Amino acid sequence: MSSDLPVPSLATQVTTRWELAATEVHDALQQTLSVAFLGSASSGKDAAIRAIFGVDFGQVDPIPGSTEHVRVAAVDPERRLLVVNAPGFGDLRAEVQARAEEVLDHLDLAIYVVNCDGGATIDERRDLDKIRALNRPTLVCLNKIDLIRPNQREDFVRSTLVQLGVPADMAVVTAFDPLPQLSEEPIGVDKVLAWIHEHLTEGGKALLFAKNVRNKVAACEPIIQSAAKKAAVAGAIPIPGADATAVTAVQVKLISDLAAVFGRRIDKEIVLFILGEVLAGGSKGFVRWALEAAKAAGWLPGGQIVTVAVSGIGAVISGATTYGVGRATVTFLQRDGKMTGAELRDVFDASAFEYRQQADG
Ligand SMILES: Nc1nc2c(ncn2[C@@H]2O[C@H](COP(=O)(O)OP(=O)(O)OP(=O)(O)O)[C@@H](O)[C@H]2O)c(=O)[nH]1
Ligand SMILES: [Mg+2]
Repeated sequence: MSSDLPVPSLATQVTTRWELAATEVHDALQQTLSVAFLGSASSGKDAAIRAIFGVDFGQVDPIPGSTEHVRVAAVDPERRLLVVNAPGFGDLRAEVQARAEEVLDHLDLAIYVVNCDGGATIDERRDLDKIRALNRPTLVCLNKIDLIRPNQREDFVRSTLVQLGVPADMAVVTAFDPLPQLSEEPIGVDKVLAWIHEHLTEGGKALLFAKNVRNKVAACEPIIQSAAKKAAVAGAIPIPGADATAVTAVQVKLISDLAAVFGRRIDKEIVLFILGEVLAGGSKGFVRWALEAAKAAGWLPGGQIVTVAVSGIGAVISGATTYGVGRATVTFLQRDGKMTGAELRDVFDASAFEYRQQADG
């Protein structure tokens, strides 16, 4: 199949998608989301909440119906992200009333924190089985891994997962509050964020979650990764002279999502600036490489788009370009828009090539 239709300009493509993306972001952020942090005493639930949201949960006003045992509170000023902090033992619902009970009934996701130092117990196994019976995405955090000797960690993790009856893809190794002499920063938060992003699939709730994460750059990474994946299978390649409407749609949504994580509004002109700068030819960077790679794979300007796009090289170009656009946008947001086109292109090129290398390796 070849396309004889004129290629729509970038401005036209962005204008078409922009409003839709803005509406989707707005709707996503109007929802509410409930996440529970469960686990036995001192396993690190409060440390997890602090590492992820940057909130001292003990200082936040609980919502009515909370008890000392089962604390429910919002971590954001708009009160859209409700967090449950409770031991896993017993019947949580019997403990709370009113609003807090409703939150438990509408749980979107559960995080079960286990203290590695000492291994899992029978009570924890029983507890976790009960939580899994709720049929919500449940992630097990094997916490305080810093306290296990590095050469024993692998065996330790494997046997703890067997004790808990949990498959490896349901667990992440963490240290939410490591001993300062072992690590300055919490360990494993990036993996927790990636897992949550992948499992909060309903109606843009992953975006609502990401918006409330303390480390904005880390929160953006899974959003960029999944947009890159989407672009890679979109069946279009974003190179000058090709119709890349499908990929542009993914990228416009990506830029809108990233802005939302940073709590910013981005207008259409800024999207055009970012995409225009990074995707414009004339640079010696990734776009040039992509053009040549596409030509080598048989692409002619104005033709054979689909053939090349479904080939491996088309997927790499689309994925890498989208990844680069995402990283450039994050830097742009971090610097509050104080960035030249050349600086944007530098970040774009470095990130797009990095993605390509990973795709190759
Ligand atoms: N070394 C180490 N200590 C941790 C880690 N996470 C939490 N801790 C420590 O473990 C203790 C308990 O942590 P919390 O976050 O209060 O645990 P919790 O689950 O909220 O405890 P309760 O509310 O009492 O059930 C604190 O002293 C933390 O500093 C970790 O990853 N590594
Ligand atoms: Mg606590």
